[in-house]
Amino acid sequence: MNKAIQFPPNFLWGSATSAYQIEGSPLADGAGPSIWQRFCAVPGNVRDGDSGDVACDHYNRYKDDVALMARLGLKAYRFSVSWSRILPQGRGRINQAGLDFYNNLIDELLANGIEPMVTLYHWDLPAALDDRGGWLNPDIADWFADYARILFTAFDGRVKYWATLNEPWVVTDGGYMHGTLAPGHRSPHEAALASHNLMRAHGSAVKVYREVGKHQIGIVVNIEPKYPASQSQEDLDATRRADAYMNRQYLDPVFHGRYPEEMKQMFGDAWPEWPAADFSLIGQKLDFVGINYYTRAVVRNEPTHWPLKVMPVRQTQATYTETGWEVYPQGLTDTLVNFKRLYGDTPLYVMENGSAFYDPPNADEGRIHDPLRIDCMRKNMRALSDALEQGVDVRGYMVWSLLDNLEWSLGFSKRFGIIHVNFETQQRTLKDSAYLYADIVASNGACLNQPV
Ligand code: GBH
Repeated sequence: MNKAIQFPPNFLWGSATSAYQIEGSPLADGAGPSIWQRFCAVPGNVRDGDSGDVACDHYNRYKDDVALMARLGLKAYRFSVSWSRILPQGRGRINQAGLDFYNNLIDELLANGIEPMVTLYHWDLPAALDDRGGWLNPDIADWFADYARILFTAFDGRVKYWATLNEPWVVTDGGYMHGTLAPGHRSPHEAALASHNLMRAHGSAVKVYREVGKHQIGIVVNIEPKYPASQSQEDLDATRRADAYMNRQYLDPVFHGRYPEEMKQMFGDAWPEWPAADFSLIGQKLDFVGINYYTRAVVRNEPTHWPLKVMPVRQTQATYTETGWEVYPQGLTDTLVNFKRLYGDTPLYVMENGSAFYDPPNADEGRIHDPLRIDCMRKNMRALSDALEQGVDVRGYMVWSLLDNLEWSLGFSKRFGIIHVNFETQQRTLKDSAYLYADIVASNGACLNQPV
């Protein structure tokens, strides 16, 4: 029998979104274009030709969306700032109207008793900076630090939680290694450079925060625990490589002052010797780490797949979501427990966790039934509670996502929201999962102990 679920008092319950995925109006009020606006404009890049031109129209409807969060009793809201709203050219001239949008959003959240958690970079690089090489240009660490300073100065009086980057792995693997995300490059050499510059930019922003900020700063990484397909030495080694590439590549430099040795083994000449001084910048102490967890991977050795030489193995007995990801709640527990084992006792926040399912279209009844998402949510909560039980210092949980939104190159075809969005009318409808989540928040998890 499992122990009863009861999360600690003051556990920070909230929801998460990102700028380009929900805001729309990408060029409003003097904003500059981002690489995502550019990427979406190229036919074939995004499913059905979708883009963030309108998305959830959150730029105009933010007050209504905050009211929905308040109605659900959410205590926190994790959102990202669009760099090119603040700095249309990525650097130099500040666009006050862009700052005003986030200023108003923050005020609205605070007026409703909701804690803002701000991510500086969730993938929408100013196009003007991409024209100068983007994440491949070493100067980007300074550009990012200057941008960060503007936000810290404007908002640190009201924002207590800051994250530098969202998922550097996705930025490099999707953007520079496999070309599935903006800016759409395919080069291991570039991926290595982009990764390192992302981490230097992260470190530069933390350094600025220690000068001007008074609250908490961290980084948000996606973790996908890797499990071997067999106990053969080949598969065990392959599992180690996959884990190094996706997970440890971004946490080892922060906590251990170096990259995993597997990086050089896999990338060879594409992985240079980095200047030693960079690691003291990257390795500055953080106040927390944000973890995004969606799924796991079971891995086997596959010598033809350069550079990782690994292959994911599909599980015949498992359930998969609409994005093709295995439902594996135990992976959330393992991720959090492994973090503590590998990196120690830094406070953790689950900054994203959720699932895409097809929701039966019954919004006209005023409610959407999403039993599959609910089932996942219940299991993920149990998994989270298990990690706390095992002594991991998890302080909060942000469900991905508040709203159905632009799922990057999959367009609007995949719905992660606990609130349904009709993208023609912009009508919002609470899903059953939103009601369940409201109960979880209100009871601090105790409602999960009732028989279903
Ligand atoms: C997050 O990234 C993003 O931060 C967010 O913007 C996005 O909307 C959300 O997740 C949902 O996608 O195909 O089985 O090999 C997710 C990171 C990395 C999770 C790749 C799934 C692939 C699993 N993802 N991973 S699989």
